[in-house]
Amino acid sequence: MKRRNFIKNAALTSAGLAIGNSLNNCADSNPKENATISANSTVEVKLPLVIATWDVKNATARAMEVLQSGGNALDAVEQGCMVEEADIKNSSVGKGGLPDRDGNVTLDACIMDKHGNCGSVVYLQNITHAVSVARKVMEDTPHVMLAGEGAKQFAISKGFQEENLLTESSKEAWEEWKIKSEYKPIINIENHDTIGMLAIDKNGDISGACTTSGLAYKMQGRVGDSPIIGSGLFVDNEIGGCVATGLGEEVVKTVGSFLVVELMRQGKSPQQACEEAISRIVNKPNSDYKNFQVGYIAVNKKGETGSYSIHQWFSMTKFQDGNNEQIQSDYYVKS
Ligand code: SD4
Repeated sequence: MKRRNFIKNAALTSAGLAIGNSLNNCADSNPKENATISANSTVEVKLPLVIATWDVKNATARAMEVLQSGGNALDAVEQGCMVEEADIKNSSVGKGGLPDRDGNVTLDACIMDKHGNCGSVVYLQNITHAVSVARKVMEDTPHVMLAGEGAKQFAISKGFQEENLLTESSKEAWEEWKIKSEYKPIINIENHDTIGMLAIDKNGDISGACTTSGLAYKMQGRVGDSPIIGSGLFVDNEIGGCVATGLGEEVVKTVGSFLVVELMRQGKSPQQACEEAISRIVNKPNSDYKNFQVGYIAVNKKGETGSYSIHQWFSMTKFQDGNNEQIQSDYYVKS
């Protein structure tokens, strides 16, 4: 079912607990019941809900399991992202991620909660669950971001195990790449790339997370948008949240996720806000957008969602009201 139809149908068929316009009311309700936010007089959206970049149904399923068993949105996005970090078949995240051009697997991740607290790790090596280290940075340090060796030593001090993240198949792919050593960003390198996830729990609170091994064969030391609060991820619990995927340099230049949230604050829907943020990139003078991909997904406080990308084949996974589905994103380059 198309997203817009789903929201419309939800308004017609919703059997959940209608809470009204006030999210404070929502927070006061019995959190064990499935909640329905009445976004306006005609749209009702069932909570909890989870969205994530690309086709990551196992990850959204895990996040929903956390939410349904009473966990909050922060636990949900962390646990959801961990599924992809541990999946060695996903060569863009965590263990099994493709290395930089010197053969180092380096991870970037961040997380943001309903209070606007955030934590991030950049250039983290030999620790699979970068998102969980980012959460520890947020909760157990006075800082927002730790990098490289310091991030790794911090993780070890918190009980994370060191391991080799370069799998045989990623190593083989790198050896193959080295023959030509040609660096260029690849559009939609695969259909489950960097994972960015946003969740709204039964209380109507929003959190988000983002985790990646970054661009394959990047220069040693390169860090992308994914661990940069405001670029790869931004959450404002009063407004909504956004996460980005694709060529991080272009996302950073427009502070993409913050931009999307600010556009929603000004009254745009998540879909309109994602489209406007993409248009900022493609409409720059001399933009090379035909040769790279950027995609955004967003959710607002009402539980409305949107996604948009420069090129075709970006998708969002959405789990809501028992449906865990991949939704193809609309896109800018139509010919
Ligand atoms: C980065 N944005 O490091 C990440 C990579 C990515 O789809 O999302 N790839 O630039």
